[in-house]
Amino acid sequence: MCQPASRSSLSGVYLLLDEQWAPRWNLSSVLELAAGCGIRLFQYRNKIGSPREVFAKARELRNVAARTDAVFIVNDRCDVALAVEADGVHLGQDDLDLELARRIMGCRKIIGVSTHRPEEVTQATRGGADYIGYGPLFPTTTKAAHEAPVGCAGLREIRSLTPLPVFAIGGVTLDCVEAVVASGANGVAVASAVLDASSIEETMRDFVSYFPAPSSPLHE
Ligand code: 3NM
Repeated sequence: MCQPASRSSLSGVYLLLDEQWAPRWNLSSVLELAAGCGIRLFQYRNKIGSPREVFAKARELRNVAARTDAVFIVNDRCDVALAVEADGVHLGQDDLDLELARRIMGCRKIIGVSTHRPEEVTQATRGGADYIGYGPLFPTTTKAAHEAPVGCAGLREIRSLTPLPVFAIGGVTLDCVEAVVASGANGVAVASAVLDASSIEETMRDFVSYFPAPSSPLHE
């Protein structure tokens, strides 16, 4: 069956990179540092840049990710993801329809979908997503208008609805990773807990320590 080559690495820490959320950082340096700390999965978000700016930054980050053998996903934009030869795209509920995105991306690319309620989890699973984000787990100030937090109870509720890797997203901190994993998450998608940390390197290593090291090559 045609599947994304890097699907086996869809677990653990998924670092969300958005310049708006990390004005004090150079995202390429953060990605490189994070890869050195064992983070293997990255998403580039840019909801305000011009297509040219988004493409240029995505290409720069894609190159760093390739050098560190990390998986690189572009948020929202199939065109940018394909143009920079990213490993995949991440879709929100208002982005391109999953079926259409799959037609554009082909079966070898990863497609992730943000979900906030059980029906969306089922829909993304039936539609052929490769992983889902579920949240927000907890209140967060990173995403301005977010849905009601689902908590660990919400995560446990949807765990049986999908065999796909589930990334808990929204307000995830080191204090709750253990509970989030115990509630069925395969990974955690994080921004502020890392990007706002006083020691981002130590924080990244601490996050990584909650997950087993990948046992198979990232790009088989
Ligand atoms: N999506 P932080 S919550 C980008 O619920 C995003 O779909 C969410 O940032 C969702 O780790 C969120 O700082 C913000 O809370 C994640």
